[in-house]
Amino acid sequence: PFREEGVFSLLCGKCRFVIFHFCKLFSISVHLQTDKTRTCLLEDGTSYRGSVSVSAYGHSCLRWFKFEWTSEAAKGLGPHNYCRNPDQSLTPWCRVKRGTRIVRELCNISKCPVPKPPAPPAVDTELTCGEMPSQRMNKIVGGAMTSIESQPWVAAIFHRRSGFGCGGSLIAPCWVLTAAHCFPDGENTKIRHLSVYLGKSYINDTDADREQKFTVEQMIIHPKYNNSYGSYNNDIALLKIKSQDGKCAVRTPSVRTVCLPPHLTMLPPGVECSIAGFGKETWHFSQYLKQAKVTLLSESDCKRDPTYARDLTSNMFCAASPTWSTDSCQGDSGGPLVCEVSGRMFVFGVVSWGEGCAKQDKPGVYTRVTNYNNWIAMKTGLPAYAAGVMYPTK
Ligand code: 4AZ
Repeated sequence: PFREEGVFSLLCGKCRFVIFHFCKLFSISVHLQTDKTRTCLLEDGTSYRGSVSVSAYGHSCLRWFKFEWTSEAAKGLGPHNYCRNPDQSLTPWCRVKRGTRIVRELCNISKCPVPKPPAPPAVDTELTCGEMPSQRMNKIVGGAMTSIESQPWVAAIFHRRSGFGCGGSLIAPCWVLTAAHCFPDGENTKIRHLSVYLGKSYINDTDADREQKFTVEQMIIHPKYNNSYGSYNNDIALLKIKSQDGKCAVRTPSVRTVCLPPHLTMLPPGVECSIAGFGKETWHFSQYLKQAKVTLLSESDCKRDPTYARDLTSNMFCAASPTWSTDSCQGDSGGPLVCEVSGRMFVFGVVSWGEGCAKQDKPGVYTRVTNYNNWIAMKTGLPAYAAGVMYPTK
C-alpha cells in the first residue's frame, strides 16, 4: 500500500517547510490508491507514487521541497524524497548530492506486471483433434488401468436410474459419439435422465479438477438401427451435450476431442489399435478407466464363427487380441476404438457387441464409423469435423 499525499498537499499548496510536515502527519491517515497512481513503473513512470528513494547509482535522493517550492501534488511531489517523473523524463528520477554538486539521476523502478487478459476457454477444433496424449499407456478384460489423460476423448454416460451405462467419444466440443444400443428405450429415452461426464478416470469418484459434467440436449439414434433380430446393425448414436452454464466441452489435458477418419477409410487387418472404457473385467464394472490394445481382423477371420458369419454386416468390423486375452466387454459399449495415424488418434470403431468377452474366436465387434460420416455431418451440422480433415491424404 502506498500513501497518497494528494489531497492534503493540495490543500497546503503554498505551504513551507513546517506546514509540510504538519500536512505529512495528516496525510498518513489518507490511504488512497487511485487507478492513475501506482507503486511500479508503467510507461515513463509519470504515475509512479511508490517510495523508492535512491537513484539507479545507489545515491540517496534529496527531498523535493528543497527544490520545488510550489508543491505539485498532481505530479506526486511533496515533502518526501521518492523518485518521481514530474516532467516527462525517461523514467522517475530524483536529485542527489555528488560532492558539492546537486545533480539529477534516474531511478531504477521495477516495471508493473503487464496484466494478461484472461485466456478465452480453449476448445478443440476440427484441426486440433486426436492429439497424442501426454501420458501414454502406463485393464476392459486384460489391458491396463489408465488415466483419462491417455484417452481424453472418453465419455462416461450415466442414467439417473441405472447409473453408469456406456462409454462414448468426444468428436467435437458439443458432440459425443456412442452406440445406439446404449438406449434400449430408443427414441423414448428420457434425455433429462442422462448425464455425460468427460475427464473421468474413476467411475464412482469425483475429481472436480479434471471432470466436466453435461446434460444431454439432444439424442440422435441412427434411424436404421435395428435390433429386432438381435443384431446390432447401425449401432451408432450422437449426443449433443451441454453443461449447466450452457457450454460445451472445454479443452483440458483430461478432455480432448478425437478425430474422425474420412468416409469409407479403413486400416488393414493386423493394425494395432486401442480400446478404452469402464466395462466389465470379470464380474464387475471396472472402477477405473482401462485401455487395451487390439488388432484389426479381416472380415473372413471374423466370420469363422457361425454366429459372426450370420450377424456381421458391412457396418461392422472386428478386433481382438492375438491371444484372445483382451477384449471390450459389457459397459464398454459406445466407447472408442482408436487407431493412431500420423501421430493423431482417429476413432474408427464404436464398441458394439460380441459373444461374451475375451473368448477364443469370439472377437469384439465395432461399428464401422467411416460408414457414417455423412450422417454425422448432417446431424451435427459440422461438415469439417465429419469429413476427417486431419487424416493424412497420402
Ligand atoms: C456388451 O454387452 C458387450 N467383447 C460389448 C462388447 C463385447 C461384448 C459385450 C465385445 O455391451
